Amino acid sequence: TVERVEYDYYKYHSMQEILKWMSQMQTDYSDLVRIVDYGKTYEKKTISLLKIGQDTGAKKKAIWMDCGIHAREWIAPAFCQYFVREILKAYKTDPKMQEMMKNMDFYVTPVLNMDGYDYSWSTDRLWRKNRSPGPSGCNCSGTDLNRNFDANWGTIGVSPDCCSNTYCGMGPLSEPEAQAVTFFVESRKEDFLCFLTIHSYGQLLLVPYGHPNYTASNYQELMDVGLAAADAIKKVHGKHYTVGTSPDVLYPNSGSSRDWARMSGIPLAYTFELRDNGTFGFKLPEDQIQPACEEAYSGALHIITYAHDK
Ligand code: ING
Ligand code: ZN
Repeated sequence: TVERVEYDYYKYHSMQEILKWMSQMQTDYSDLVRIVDYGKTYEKKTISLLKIGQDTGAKKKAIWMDCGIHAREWIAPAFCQYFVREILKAYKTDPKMQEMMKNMDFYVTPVLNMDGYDYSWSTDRLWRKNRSPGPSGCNCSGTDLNRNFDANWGTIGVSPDCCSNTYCGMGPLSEPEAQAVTFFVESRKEDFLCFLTIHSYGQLLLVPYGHPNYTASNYQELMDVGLAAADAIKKVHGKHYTVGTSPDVLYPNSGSSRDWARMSGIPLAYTFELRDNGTFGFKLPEDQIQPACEEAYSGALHIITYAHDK
Protein backbone atom coordinates (compact mmCIF):
# COMPACT_ATOMS: atom_id res chain seq x y z
CA THR A 1 0.00 0.00 0.00
CA VAL A 2 1.09 3.54 -0.74
CA GLU A 3 1.31 5.99 2.12
CA ARG A 4 -0.65 9.12 1.25
CA VAL A 5 -0.55 12.53 2.86
CA GLU A 6 -3.98 13.95 3.69
CA TYR A 7 -4.92 16.82 1.36
CA ASP A 8 -4.95 20.05 3.32
CA TYR A 9 -8.23 21.81 2.50
CA TYR A 10 -7.28 24.72 4.73
CA LYS A 11 -4.35 25.87 2.64
CA TYR A 12 -4.32 27.52 -0.79
CA HIS A 13 -3.15 25.23 -3.57
CA SER A 14 -1.42 25.85 -6.89
CA MET A 15 -3.08 24.89 -10.17
CA GLN A 16 -0.82 21.86 -10.40
CA GLU A 17 -1.82 20.66 -6.93
CA ILE A 18 -5.50 21.19 -7.68
CA LEU A 19 -5.27 19.15 -10.89
CA LYS A 20 -3.58 16.35 -8.97
CA TRP A 21 -6.33 16.57 -6.34
CA MET A 22 -8.97 16.23 -9.06
CA SER A 23 -7.51 12.99 -10.37
CA GLN A 24 -7.13 11.71 -6.82
CA MET A 25 -10.84 12.38 -6.19
CA GLN A 26 -11.72 10.45 -9.34
CA THR A 27 -9.59 7.55 -8.16
CA ASP A 28 -10.86 7.56 -4.58
CA TYR A 29 -14.55 7.87 -5.56
CA SER A 30 -14.56 6.06 -8.89
CA ASP A 31 -18.25 5.20 -8.51
CA LEU A 32 -19.31 8.83 -7.98
CA VAL A 33 -16.73 11.19 -9.48
CA ARG A 34 -15.67 11.66 -13.07
CA ILE A 35 -13.38 14.29 -14.60
CA VAL A 36 -14.95 15.94 -17.66
CA ASP A 37 -12.79 18.10 -19.95
CA TYR A 38 -14.82 20.81 -21.62
CA GLY A 39 -12.55 23.44 -23.07
CA LYS A 40 -9.13 25.02 -23.42
CA THR A 41 -7.82 28.25 -21.95
CA TYR A 42 -6.01 30.85 -24.04
CA GLU A 43 -2.71 29.14 -23.03
CA LYS A 44 -4.17 25.78 -24.12
CA LYS A 45 -4.62 24.33 -20.65
CA THR A 46 -7.49 21.85 -20.49
CA ILE A 47 -10.46 23.14 -18.50
CA SER A 48 -12.03 20.33 -16.49
CA LEU A 49 -14.82 19.85 -14.01
CA LEU A 50 -15.76 17.12 -11.59
CA LYS A 51 -19.09 15.47 -12.36
CA ILE A 52 -20.35 14.08 -9.08
CA GLY A 53 -23.39 11.88 -8.62
CA GLN A 54 -24.74 8.35 -8.70
CA ASP A 55 -24.59 6.67 -12.06
CA THR A 56 -28.25 5.65 -12.24
CA GLY A 57 -28.46 5.28 -16.01
CA ALA A 58 -31.46 7.63 -15.94
CA LYS A 59 -31.52 11.23 -17.14
CA LYS A 60 -30.68 13.46 -14.22
CA LYS A 61 -31.10 17.06 -13.16
CA ALA A 62 -27.94 19.07 -12.54
CA ILE A 63 -26.26 21.71 -10.39
CA TRP A 64 -23.54 24.01 -11.73
CA MET A 65 -20.77 25.47 -9.61
CA ASP A 66 -17.67 27.27 -10.85
CA CYS A 67 -14.87 28.83 -8.84
CA GLY A 68 -11.87 30.91 -9.82
CA ILE A 69 -13.28 32.86 -12.77
CA HIS A 70 -11.21 35.70 -11.27
CA ALA A 71 -7.60 34.76 -10.63
CA ARG A 72 -6.88 36.57 -7.38
CA GLU A 73 -9.96 35.37 -5.49
CA TRP A 74 -8.11 32.39 -4.00
CA ILE A 75 -10.77 31.53 -1.44
CA ALA A 76 -13.10 30.54 -4.31
CA PRO A 77 -11.13 27.52 -5.61
CA ALA A 78 -10.53 26.55 -1.97
CA PHE A 79 -14.30 26.56 -1.50
CA CYS A 80 -15.00 24.40 -4.56
CA GLN A 81 -12.58 21.80 -3.23
CA TYR A 82 -14.12 21.95 0.26
CA PHE A 83 -17.61 21.68 -1.27
CA VAL A 84 -16.66 18.54 -3.19
CA ARG A 85 -15.19 16.92 -0.09
CA GLU A 86 -18.24 17.80 2.02
CA ILE A 87 -20.86 16.44 -0.36
CA LEU A 88 -18.88 13.22 -0.78
CA LYS A 89 -18.53 12.94 3.01
CA ALA A 90 -22.24 13.64 3.53
CA TYR A 91 -23.15 11.04 0.92
CA LYS A 92 -21.79 8.29 3.18
CA THR A 93 -24.28 8.92 6.00
CA ASP A 94 -26.86 11.54 5.04
CA PRO A 95 -30.00 10.16 3.35
CA LYS A 96 -30.82 13.61 1.92
CA MET A 97 -27.46 13.85 0.15
CA GLN A 98 -27.91 10.29 -1.10
CA GLU A 99 -31.29 11.28 -2.53
CA MET A 100 -29.84 14.43 -4.15
CA MET A 101 -26.92 12.55 -5.72
CA LYS A 102 -29.37 10.02 -7.08
CA ASN A 103 -31.50 12.68 -8.76
CA MET A 104 -28.87 15.25 -9.67
CA ASP A 105 -25.30 15.52 -10.90
CA PHE A 106 -23.07 18.21 -9.44
CA TYR A 107 -20.81 19.82 -12.06
CA VAL A 108 -18.01 21.56 -10.19
CA THR A 109 -15.21 23.52 -11.89
CA PRO A 110 -12.57 24.23 -9.21
CA VAL A 111 -10.66 26.79 -11.32
CA LEU A 112 -12.16 28.22 -14.49
CA ASN A 113 -9.55 30.92 -15.18
CA MET A 114 -6.57 28.57 -15.01
CA ASP A 115 -4.14 30.86 -16.86
CA GLY A 116 -4.94 33.78 -14.60
CA TYR A 117 -4.76 31.62 -11.47
CA ASP A 118 -1.26 30.40 -12.42
CA TYR A 119 -0.25 34.00 -13.12
CA SER A 120 -1.54 35.10 -9.69
CA TRP A 121 0.75 32.46 -8.16
CA SER A 122 3.82 33.13 -10.30
CA THR A 123 3.83 36.84 -11.07
CA ASP A 124 1.03 39.07 -9.81
CA ARG A 125 -0.96 38.01 -6.74
CA LEU A 126 -3.70 40.55 -7.53
CA TRP A 127 -4.26 39.57 -11.18
CA ARG A 128 -8.00 39.29 -11.97
CA LYS A 129 -8.52 38.71 -15.71
CA ASN A 130 -7.60 35.87 -18.04
CA ARG A 131 -4.31 35.99 -19.96
CA SER A 132 -5.33 36.52 -23.58
CA PRO A 133 -3.52 39.37 -25.36
CA GLY A 134 -5.36 42.64 -25.94
CA PRO A 135 -6.37 43.84 -29.41
CA SER A 136 -3.55 45.00 -31.69
CA GLY A 137 -2.02 48.23 -30.51
CA CYS A 138 -2.84 47.54 -26.89
CA ASN A 139 0.03 46.80 -24.55
CA CYS A 140 -2.09 45.21 -21.81
CA SER A 141 -3.39 41.67 -21.64
CA GLY A 142 -6.39 40.00 -20.10
CA THR A 143 -10.15 40.15 -20.42
CA ASP A 144 -12.53 40.17 -17.45
CA LEU A 145 -14.29 36.85 -17.99
CA ASN A 146 -17.21 38.02 -15.84
CA ARG A 147 -17.89 40.78 -18.37
CA ASN A 148 -17.48 38.57 -21.44
CA PHE A 149 -20.67 36.47 -21.36
CA ASP A 150 -23.52 37.00 -23.77
CA ALA A 151 -25.81 38.94 -21.42
CA ASN A 152 -26.31 42.58 -22.42
CA TRP A 153 -22.63 42.42 -23.32
CA GLY A 154 -20.68 45.66 -23.18
CA THR A 155 -23.57 47.87 -22.10
CA ILE A 156 -22.91 48.85 -18.47
CA GLY A 157 -20.29 48.43 -15.74
CA VAL A 158 -17.55 47.44 -18.17
CA SER A 159 -14.59 49.11 -19.76
CA PRO A 160 -13.63 49.16 -23.45
CA ASP A 161 -10.03 49.87 -22.35
CA CYS A 162 -8.00 46.68 -22.60
CA CYS A 163 -5.85 47.82 -19.68
CA SER A 164 -8.86 48.00 -17.35
CA ASN A 165 -9.67 45.26 -14.86
CA THR A 166 -13.22 45.20 -16.21
CA TYR A 167 -12.29 45.06 -19.91
CA CYS A 168 -15.14 43.13 -21.53
CA GLY A 169 -13.20 41.76 -24.52
CA MET A 170 -13.59 42.19 -28.28
CA GLY A 171 -17.13 40.82 -28.32
CA PRO A 172 -19.47 38.53 -26.40
CA LEU A 173 -17.68 35.20 -25.81
CA SER A 174 -14.44 36.40 -27.39
CA GLU A 175 -12.66 34.43 -24.64
CA PRO A 176 -12.26 30.63 -24.75
CA GLU A 177 -12.96 30.22 -21.02
CA ALA A 178 -16.35 31.98 -21.31
CA GLN A 179 -17.10 29.94 -24.43
CA ALA A 180 -16.33 26.69 -22.63
CA VAL A 181 -18.88 27.36 -19.86
CA THR A 182 -21.48 28.60 -22.34
CA PHE A 183 -21.22 25.62 -24.67
CA PHE A 184 -21.15 23.04 -21.87
CA VAL A 185 -24.16 24.48 -20.03
CA GLU A 186 -26.08 25.16 -23.30
CA SER A 187 -25.65 21.53 -24.31
CA ARG A 188 -27.76 20.38 -21.34
CA LYS A 189 -29.43 23.54 -20.12
CA GLU A 190 -32.83 21.91 -19.45
CA ASP A 191 -31.06 19.77 -16.84
CA PHE A 192 -29.63 22.62 -14.78
CA LEU A 193 -31.77 23.62 -11.81
CA CYS A 194 -29.20 25.93 -10.35
CA PHE A 195 -26.07 27.90 -11.38
CA LEU A 196 -23.70 29.04 -8.63
CA THR A 197 -20.59 31.07 -9.44
CA ILE A 198 -18.16 31.70 -6.61
CA HIS A 199 -16.15 34.91 -6.11
CA SER A 200 -14.65 36.98 -3.35
CA TYR A 201 -14.85 39.30 -1.60
CA GLY A 202 -17.69 41.27 0.06
CA GLN A 203 -19.97 38.70 1.74
CA LEU A 204 -22.73 39.06 -0.81
CA LEU A 205 -25.25 36.83 -2.48
CA LEU A 206 -26.03 38.45 -5.83
CA VAL A 207 -29.12 37.64 -7.89
CA PRO A 208 -29.83 38.50 -11.55
CA TYR A 209 -29.74 40.95 -13.16
CA GLY A 210 -26.66 43.16 -13.12
CA HIS A 211 -28.33 45.52 -15.60
CA PRO A 212 -30.72 47.92 -13.81
CA ASN A 213 -33.23 47.92 -16.71
CA TYR A 214 -34.03 44.22 -16.38
CA THR A 215 -35.73 42.25 -13.61
CA ALA A 216 -35.72 38.47 -13.40
CA SER A 217 -39.20 36.97 -13.80
CA ASN A 218 -38.66 35.03 -10.55
CA TYR A 219 -36.91 37.89 -8.74
CA GLN A 220 -39.00 37.34 -5.58
CA GLU A 221 -38.14 33.64 -5.48
CA LEU A 222 -34.45 34.43 -6.01
CA MET A 223 -34.55 36.92 -3.14
CA ASP A 224 -36.54 34.67 -0.78
CA VAL A 225 -34.20 31.72 -1.32
CA GLY A 226 -31.14 34.00 -1.17
CA LEU A 227 -32.26 35.57 2.11
CA ALA A 228 -32.89 32.13 3.61
CA ALA A 229 -29.40 31.08 2.46
CA ALA A 230 -27.94 34.19 4.13
CA ASP A 231 -29.75 33.20 7.35
CA ALA A 232 -28.18 29.74 7.11
CA ILE A 233 -24.76 31.37 6.60
CA LYS A 234 -25.21 33.63 9.63
CA LYS A 235 -26.04 30.64 11.86
CA VAL A 236 -22.59 29.11 11.26
CA HIS A 237 -20.17 31.87 12.37
CA GLY A 238 -22.38 34.96 12.68
CA LYS A 239 -21.26 36.53 9.40
CA HIS A 240 -23.69 38.81 7.58
CA TYR A 241 -24.21 38.34 3.85
CA THR A 242 -26.11 41.00 1.89
CA VAL A 243 -28.57 39.70 -0.72
CA GLY A 244 -29.64 41.57 -3.85
CA THR A 245 -28.89 42.49 -7.44
CA SER A 246 -25.51 44.09 -8.09
CA PRO A 247 -27.03 47.52 -8.97
CA ASP A 248 -28.99 47.42 -5.70
CA VAL A 249 -26.07 46.26 -3.58
CA LEU A 250 -23.04 47.93 -5.24
CA TYR A 251 -22.95 48.90 -8.90
CA PRO A 252 -24.42 47.59 -12.17
CA ASN A 253 -22.60 45.33 -14.59
CA SER A 254 -23.20 43.39 -17.79
CA GLY A 255 -21.81 40.23 -19.35
CA SER A 256 -21.66 38.20 -16.13
CA SER A 257 -21.98 34.41 -16.20
CA ARG A 258 -24.79 34.54 -13.64
CA ASP A 259 -26.90 36.87 -15.79
CA TRP A 260 -26.24 34.76 -18.86
CA ALA A 261 -27.28 31.60 -16.96
CA ARG A 262 -30.57 33.17 -15.83
CA MET A 263 -31.28 34.61 -19.29
CA SER A 264 -30.70 31.22 -20.85
CA GLY A 265 -33.42 29.74 -18.62
CA ILE A 266 -31.73 28.39 -15.49
CA PRO A 267 -34.13 29.48 -12.75
CA LEU A 268 -31.78 29.79 -9.77
CA ALA A 269 -28.60 31.71 -10.58
CA TYR A 270 -26.44 33.26 -7.86
CA THR A 271 -23.05 34.87 -7.41
CA PHE A 272 -21.43 34.20 -4.04
CA GLU A 273 -18.98 36.83 -2.84
CA LEU A 274 -17.22 35.04 0.00
CA ARG A 275 -15.28 36.57 2.93
CA ASP A 276 -14.23 39.04 3.93
CA ASN A 277 -15.52 42.62 4.02
CA GLY A 278 -12.26 44.24 2.99
CA THR A 279 -9.90 43.80 5.94
CA PHE A 280 -7.80 41.32 4.01
CA GLY A 281 -9.79 41.36 0.78
CA PHE A 282 -8.43 38.98 -1.86
CA LYS A 283 -5.58 37.97 0.47
CA LEU A 284 -7.82 36.19 2.96
CA PRO A 285 -5.49 34.50 5.49
CA GLU A 286 -5.40 30.72 5.44
CA ASP A 287 -6.76 30.54 8.99
CA GLN A 288 -10.07 31.84 7.62
CA ILE A 289 -10.40 29.21 4.89
CA GLN A 290 -12.21 26.77 7.16
CA PRO A 291 -14.83 29.15 8.64
CA ALA A 292 -15.36 30.86 5.27
CA CYS A 293 -15.99 27.47 3.61
CA GLU A 294 -18.17 26.16 6.42
CA GLU A 295 -20.58 29.08 6.27
CA ALA A 296 -20.66 29.24 2.46
CA TYR A 297 -21.33 25.50 2.31
CA SER A 298 -24.36 25.98 4.48
CA GLY A 299 -25.67 28.74 2.19
CA ALA A 300 -24.97 26.82 -1.01
CA LEU A 301 -26.58 23.69 0.37
CA HIS A 302 -29.71 25.64 1.23
CA ILE A 303 -30.07 26.83 -2.38
CA ILE A 304 -29.26 23.41 -3.81
CA THR A 305 -31.72 21.62 -1.52
CA TYR A 306 -34.43 24.12 -2.47
CA ALA A 307 -33.67 23.56 -6.17
CA HIS A 308 -33.88 19.81 -5.68
CA ASP A 309 -37.09 19.75 -3.64
CA LYS A 310 -38.97 22.33 -5.67
N1 ING B 1 -17.30 40.81 -8.10
C1 ING B 1 -18.08 40.49 -9.26
C2 ING B 1 -17.54 41.18 -10.48
O1 ING B 1 -17.59 40.55 -11.52
C3 ING B 1 -20.07 42.05 -8.87
C4 ING B 1 -19.55 40.67 -9.10
C5 ING B 1 -20.47 42.83 -9.92
C6 ING B 1 -20.16 42.53 -7.60
C7 ING B 1 -20.96 44.09 -9.71
C8 ING B 1 -20.67 43.79 -7.36
C9 ING B 1 -21.07 44.56 -8.43
O2 ING B 1 -17.09 42.32 -10.42
C10 ING B 1 -16.05 40.36 -7.96
N2 ING B 1 -15.49 40.50 -6.74
O3 ING B 1 -15.45 39.85 -8.86
ZN1 ZN C 1 -14.74 37.99 -8.86
